[in-house]
Amino acid sequence: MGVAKTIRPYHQPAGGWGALKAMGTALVQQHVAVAGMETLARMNQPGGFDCPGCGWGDPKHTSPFEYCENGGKAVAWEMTARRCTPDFFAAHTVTELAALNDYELEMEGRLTHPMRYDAASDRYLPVSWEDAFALVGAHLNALPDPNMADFYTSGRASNEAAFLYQLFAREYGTNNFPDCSNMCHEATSVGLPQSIGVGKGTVVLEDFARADCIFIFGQNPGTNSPRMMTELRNASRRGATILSFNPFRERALERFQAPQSPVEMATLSSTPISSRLFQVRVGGDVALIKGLMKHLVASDADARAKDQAPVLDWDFIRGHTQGIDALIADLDATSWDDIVRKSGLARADIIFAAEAYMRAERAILVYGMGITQHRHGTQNVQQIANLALLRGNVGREGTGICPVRGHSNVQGDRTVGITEVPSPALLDALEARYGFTPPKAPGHNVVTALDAMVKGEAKVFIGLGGNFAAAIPDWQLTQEAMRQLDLTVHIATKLNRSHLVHGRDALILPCLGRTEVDMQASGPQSVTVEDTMSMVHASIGHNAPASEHLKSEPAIIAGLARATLGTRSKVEWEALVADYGLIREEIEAIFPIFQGFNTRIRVPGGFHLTSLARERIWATATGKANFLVCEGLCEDPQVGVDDVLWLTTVRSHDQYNTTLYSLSDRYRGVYGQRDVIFLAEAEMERRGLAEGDRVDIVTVSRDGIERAVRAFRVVPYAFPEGSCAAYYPETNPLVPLYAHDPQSFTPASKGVPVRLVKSPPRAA
Ligand SMILES: Nc1nc2c(c(=O)[nH]1)N[C@H]1C(S)=C(S)[C@@H](COP(=O)(O)OP(=O)(O)OC[C@H]3O[C@@H](n4cnc5c(=O)[nH]c(N)nc54)[C@H](O)[C@@H]3O)O[C@H]1N2
Ligand SMILES: Nc1nc2c(c(=O)[nH]1)N[C@H]1C(S)=C(S)[C@@H](COP(=O)(O)OP(=O)(O)OC[C@H]3O[C@@H](n4cnc5c(=O)[nH]c(N)nc54)[C@H](O)[C@@H]3O)O[C@H]1N2
Ligand SMILES: [Mo]
Repeated sequence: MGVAKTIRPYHQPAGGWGALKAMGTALVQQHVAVAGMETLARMNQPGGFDCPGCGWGDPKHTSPFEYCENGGKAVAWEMTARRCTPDFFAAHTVTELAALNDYELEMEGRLTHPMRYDAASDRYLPVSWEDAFALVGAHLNALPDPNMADFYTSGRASNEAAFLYQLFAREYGTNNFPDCSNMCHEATSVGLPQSIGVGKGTVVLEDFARADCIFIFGQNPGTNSPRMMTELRNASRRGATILSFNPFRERALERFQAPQSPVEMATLSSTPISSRLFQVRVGGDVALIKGLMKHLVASDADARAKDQAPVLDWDFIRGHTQGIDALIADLDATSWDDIVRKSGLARADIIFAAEAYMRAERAILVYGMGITQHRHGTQNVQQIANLALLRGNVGREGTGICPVRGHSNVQGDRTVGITEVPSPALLDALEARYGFTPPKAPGHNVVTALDAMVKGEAKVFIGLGGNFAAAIPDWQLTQEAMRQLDLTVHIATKLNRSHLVHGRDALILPCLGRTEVDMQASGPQSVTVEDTMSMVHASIGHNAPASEHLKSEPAIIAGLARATLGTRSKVEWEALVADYGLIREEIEAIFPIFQGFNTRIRVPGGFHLTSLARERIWATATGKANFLVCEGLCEDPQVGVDDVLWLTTVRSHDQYNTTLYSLSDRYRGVYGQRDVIFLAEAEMERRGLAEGDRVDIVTVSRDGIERAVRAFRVVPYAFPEGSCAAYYPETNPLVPLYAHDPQSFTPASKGVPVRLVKSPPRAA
């Protein structure tokens, strides 16, 4: 790849010319420089396509420049001129392909033909669509129990595709819907309904223009949702207080040069983003948030004793919530010593942040994977909700809770029925409309699907997008289990690891991307997606498909359904695929919040799916918003063992989940390599490690299984003590399958207890 392996601290602001250059490089790398710029001009515009990158919202008044460096890369990767053809597969056995790294696999370009694994030659060979569908139908119909099949969804799938997918699997007979969301914001989907009655955020984009305080917990907007930087930059320029809580000093949280600002670009100036950045320990967030709340409660008592204005919003608390007494009792029982020790932050710092929050009339609490991917992920989320409720920062302009979703339609997929625990309302609606009885028993999520595979109880895996085998934890165990499956099927745009970690039978089914024209019997089709602000809008591709053999995701799902269910199906699959407007009518019939769907998506910018919590209507069991206590500081008994470090597994600036755009991570100063571990100098000294030393990272496992990755290079970084960080997915083998949040089943990939062992010198 030609980039030298170096470590070079980055001193510039985030964004700026570096971002433009990186985007241009990505387009050139994929040989689509000119077409790429034309395509980008249609991204996130009325009549254009939705960025296949992140789930951040689009402003109502779009500028012609509504994209970012990483959105540009996502588009370049989809538009690539490179092709991964049957000739390529003929030239390499699957065993040979497995030796390539993830970057090299996707660099082969877009898949062009449906392919079927042939064990005799250990190769993927072309197969016709009809034979591929028939193979899946035969396998599914041979299973003694439909619950032996798993239907995985990655969050790029459109509402239309996801709706058909859940319809197919439910008519077939299972609720097994492991979803990328299970590894992502499930703690939000499980935690927030208990707190505020809805499993989504409560802010819309316009709220950012009114907030005077924004807290960002465990989220890296400069890399993962760069268009959010526009909102943060504007807020900062208005004088809003922005505070970040993150073990990394993420550059974009410090300073940002807006590529959209002619002045900043011309003068090389930038806007400071966070007023302060607090380097909380990995896993220290419950302690931190309890500290913030403890100070609020104490200050409130103080103020009231002095007859001053209260700090807590008592009108709101009395009128809208329940559980305040138990929360206060828990905070009283929590000592500052423990808070400081567990969070790694000084008491004065936590008080500084709490005072900023108290002063703010309107505050927004933003969070990402640093909060959810923990064993106490659900509780982390609920502590953030508590913090918001204490000052009535929900359901008021300029305030709210803002989980930043990952994939561009991960939220929408859930809304249209991808869930392993369907509500009675959904099941009743399906039965009433289609006349089949959908299964009622809860299905598999990612962790339980993997458990079933490990036990040999699951036999068929179908993936609607994504790279399941690489995204999951505990590779040694889980990938081995996937290899034992009867059939693996991947609906995909690019070759990836999951296609090589295959079952006895295996299919790769290549599909259209979002930038491409989707031509069906009634003409070109648009699809819809829902962003993190619950805005639903249309997306339509204009580019010629990467290959004439591609099918759209809805067409592939319909093909699978027809081959599996045959004449027993109650669904008019062909008619629905001929005109996606009809799929939207079905969505509307099953989910009343989509009333007027086809009309409402014609409005540029789309429409908002109402969130009751925004209106202070609480769809909880108590009919109120609930303060929920998390016992203790969620310490794992293993903390305190002398040499244990808490490892967090994070994204570089140059990857999209398991898709690597390069091996570099510009803002963190790492070039040409990913096998690195970020470590505080004090922790290095304690272990006698020097910069550049190689270490094996070994999980402190409970089950006696050794989990290790080898020869990672030590990079000194101003990181909190007791913590360390390395890249996902290379470190996924370290995350035990058992180590997940018991409520949401989110793997604890941001909190893995590890030890470091000096690696033996490498053979010359
Ligand atoms: N370019 C690009 N965009 C993306 C993605 C991508 O890979 N690349 N992925 C998409 C997806 S699916 C998702 S879910 C989102 C992910 O976006 P983010 O939520 O930003 O995910 P991460 O980068 O994994 O981690 C977020 C931050 O949490 C911090 N962190 C780690 N551990 C802790 C902790 O214990 N406490 C606290 N407070 N912070 C911690 C990390 O330092 C990091 O800055 O982005 C989406 N957008
Ligand atoms: N250790 C650790 N593990 C993690 C995480 C972490 O932070 N740390 N993050 C977790 C999170 S938040 C997530 S969301 C998951 C991500 O898990 P996934 O969503 O399963 O993985 P991706 O890497 O986003 O999937 C990339 C693949 O999607 C396919 N693809 C791209 N575009 C399309 C399309 O338009 N249609 C179809 N059908 N396929 C397409 C391409 O073949 C590409 O190779 O990983 C999780 N795993
Ligand atoms: Mo995600």
